[in-house]
Amino acid sequence: MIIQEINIRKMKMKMKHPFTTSFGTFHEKNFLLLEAKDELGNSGWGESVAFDSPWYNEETLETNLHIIKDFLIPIIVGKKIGHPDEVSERFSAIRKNNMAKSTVEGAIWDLYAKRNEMTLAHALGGKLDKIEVGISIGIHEKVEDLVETVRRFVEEGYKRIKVKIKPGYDVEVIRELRKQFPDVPLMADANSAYTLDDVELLKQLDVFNLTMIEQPLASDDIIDHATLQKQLITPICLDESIHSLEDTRKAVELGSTKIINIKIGRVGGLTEAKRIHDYCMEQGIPVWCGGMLESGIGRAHNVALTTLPNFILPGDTAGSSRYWEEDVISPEVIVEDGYITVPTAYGIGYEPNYNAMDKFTVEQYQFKAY
Ligand code: OSB
Ligand code: MG
Repeated sequence: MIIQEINIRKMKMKMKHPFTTSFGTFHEKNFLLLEAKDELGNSGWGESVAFDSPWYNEETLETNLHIIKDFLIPIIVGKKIGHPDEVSERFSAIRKNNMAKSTVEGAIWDLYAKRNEMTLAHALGGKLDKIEVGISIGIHEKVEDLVETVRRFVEEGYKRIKVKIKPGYDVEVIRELRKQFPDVPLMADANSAYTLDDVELLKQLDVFNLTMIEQPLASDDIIDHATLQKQLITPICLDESIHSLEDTRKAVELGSTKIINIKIGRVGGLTEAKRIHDYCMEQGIPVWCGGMLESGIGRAHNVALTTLPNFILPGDTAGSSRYWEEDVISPEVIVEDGYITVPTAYGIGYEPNYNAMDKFTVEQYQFKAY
C-alpha cells in the first residue's frame, strides 16, 4: 500500500474526574490523533499518548508533533509499505521519541488491517473475543473517598484494582483497602516515587498480598529494582523503565521485574509491543496492557493488543465512560462485568465519531503525497 495522506488533529478533552498520580494531576487531556490514508482511500487511526508536560517521560504533545511532522512523515508519505512491521524499522534511524513513532505506526496498523479486511486483533495474532480488564484509580485526598471509589468499580465488575501510591500515602492506605476488600486482586503503582532508602517501608506492603507493585523506583532504573526485588515478596512490575525488547531482556535477566506493563506508546508501537509480548511469553513473564488515559482511538489499540495470549493479567483499559462524558469513537468502549467484547469490525473495530472529534479538535494539519 502507498501512504497517500496524513491528517493530524490536536485534541483537547476535559476529563470527567481529575486523575492524580505521584507526579501530578490531570484535569484535561491534550493529545494528538493521526489518520493515515492509502491510495485506495482506506483510512487508519493512531493516537499519541504523550502528555502536555514531560512528567511521565520526556515526550510531550508538542515534541510529538515536531517529530511526526518534521521527521516521521517525510519517511512514509508517498512511500510503499508492505507490512506495518516495516514502519518501526524505517523509523529506527531516529532515536527514541517512541510515543511519536507509535502514533504513526498505530495508524498504519489500523489501515493495514482494514485494507486486508481483518480486525487489528487478528492482524496482530490475537485470538480472544473478550478481554478481562482492571482499573487504575488516582490518589484521593481522603481515604474514605478512595474506599468509596474502589467500591463502585468493584461493584461494576472490574477484575483488579490498581491504586496510585506515593510517600506518605502508601502502607496505611493499602491496609485500609485490604481491610475493606480482603479478596479483591489489588496492586499499587508508585510512578517512581521511592528510592532504595525506602526498602523497609516497601517491605511492609508484603503482608497485603498485592498482585504486584508497579515502578516503585526511578523511571530510568533497572539496577536498583533488582536489588529491591531480592528483598520483597511482592512481585515488581516495570512500567516507565521499559522502552524496548532490549530493555525488557536486560530487566528480566537482572531480576528487576517479574511482570511487564506493556504500553504501546512507550515502546514505540505495536510491532515492538508484540515482540516484548512474545519474549515474555517464552520467559514465563506475564504481561498486561497499561493505559495513558487514552481517548477511544488509543483505547481501541489497547483492546486489540490485549487479545494476545500472554496478556494473562487484567490491564488498565477501563471503559470510555470512566474518563469522558463523550468519547471520539462509536460505539464507545464498554466494560461489562469486567470484560470488553473485542469488536469484530475491521481494523481497530470502532468508527471515528466525527461529530465528537470536531468538537474537541483545536488544530488540524494535513500532509499529502504528490
Ligand atoms: O503509570 O500507568 C501509569 C495514568 C497516567 C500516567 C501514568 C499512568 C496512568 C495510569 C492510568 O495508571 C491508566 C489508565 O487508566 O489509562
Ligand atoms: Mg504505571
